[in-house]
Amino acid sequence: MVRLPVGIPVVALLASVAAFGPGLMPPSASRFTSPLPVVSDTLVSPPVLVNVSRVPHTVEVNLTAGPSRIALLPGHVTDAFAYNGSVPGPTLDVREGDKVIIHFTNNLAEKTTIHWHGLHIPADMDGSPLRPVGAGKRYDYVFTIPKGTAGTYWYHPHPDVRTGYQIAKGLYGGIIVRDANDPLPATLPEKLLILSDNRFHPDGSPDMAAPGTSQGQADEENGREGNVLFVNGQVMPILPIRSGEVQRWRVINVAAARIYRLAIPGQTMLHVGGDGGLFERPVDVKDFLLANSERVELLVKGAAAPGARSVLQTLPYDRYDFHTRPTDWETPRDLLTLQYSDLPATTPVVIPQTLRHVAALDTSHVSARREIILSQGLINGKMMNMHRVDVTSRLNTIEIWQIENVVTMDHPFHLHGFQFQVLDRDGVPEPFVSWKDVVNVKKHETVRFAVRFDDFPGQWMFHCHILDHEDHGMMGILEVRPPLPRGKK
Ligand SMILES: [Cu+2]
Repeated sequence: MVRLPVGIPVVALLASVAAFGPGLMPPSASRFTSPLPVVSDTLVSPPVLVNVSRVPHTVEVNLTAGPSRIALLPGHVTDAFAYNGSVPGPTLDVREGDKVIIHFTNNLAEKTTIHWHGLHIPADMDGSPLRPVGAGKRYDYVFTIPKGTAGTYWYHPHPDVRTGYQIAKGLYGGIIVRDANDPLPATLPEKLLILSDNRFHPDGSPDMAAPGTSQGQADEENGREGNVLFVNGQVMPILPIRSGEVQRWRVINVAAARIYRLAIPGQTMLHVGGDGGLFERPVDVKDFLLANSERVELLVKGAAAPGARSVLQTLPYDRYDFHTRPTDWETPRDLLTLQYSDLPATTPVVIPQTLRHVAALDTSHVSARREIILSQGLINGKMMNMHRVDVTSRLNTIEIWQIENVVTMDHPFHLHGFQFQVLDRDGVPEPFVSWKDVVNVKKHETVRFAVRFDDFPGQWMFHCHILDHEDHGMMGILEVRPPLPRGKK
């Protein structure tokens, strides 16, 4: 369902236009406050941010976070937050090498930031909790998209303590970075799928359980999981496909805590990229995990017959401590219907076997080996302190970080600003090299990754991306400093 600035689904608006007769618009959209019928709509892509610049290789956009009357739950208009009045927010669609200027206005009654999740940009543009934008204030985010970083990213608020709340109220959007020489055929139909979940009061307002209640305690422990699952803010939308057609999907998990195990029963999918862009080679997968904040690029072939239907599902995955595991965790959940046209099968396009070269970081001489211990709500036994630097690194160095999860639930670990390469998990070498900015560290698992601090000195966050954990202080600060003068150690 397309959401207009006032939060009225397009289908409802069209119906009301019809009721008023040709040429007549409804007097005021705000009159639609009663529940609207739930309809299964065709999947709609979020709008794309409009570039107001005429300068080549420059993308200049206006983005406002503000209160909005929107039906987060179909049929129930409520007080929500939105970027430019839309949930999901409009997509930032740019190319490698572009200069990006975002004129941001905070029309919320509270401070916020915009974190450009996964982008390799200067620290003061990262939208971390260290640089809040006050209520009613403006801030220009200006950065250049580095070469070699084409991929799928996302943006979201990252104020201290309130990240989960602001995202649950509707603040999140996708980022697509394109490569001028993309190795995948340009003829592939491309779909952006933003996966989220939410929990609601009967009136359709987001149910944010109060701390201290049993639900509040469960949220604090598990992370807040919603029982309503969305794709692009829609419940069980329909994605048309033709038999034999190959679609390129960019999938983002913006849920606070839910880890998706995605599958289309009866067929495999071609996994072509992750957080930091395309892999070297496509990988055929039956199902795969998509942890909080992770992204994936998939090639999905219309494998069924004309007129058939199939379903994108999230399969059971046990990320939980057994004390607080939801009772229905073993139930697969439907996300989206693939509806095949009646057209005869088309001949699938040929996918290149090599997509790009992904060079492994040289770990033969590393400058430091870090040990990061994840326990329940703590990193290395500490809670976040905005005035404390936890790790100090130097520019132009490569380090190995060992992330050890010592508790009985998964914690997805995110490092701001720098893509890394997972080396091994519990000593098992990663099957191939790829760029990532989030890695799910399973219960009692140890993951090692290599990271190069090639640019952008300053202070950077690292944290668990279960938003409840992050907001409760499961976060630390990395300071990247200029290189030491020669001869000094
Ligand atoms: Cu966590």
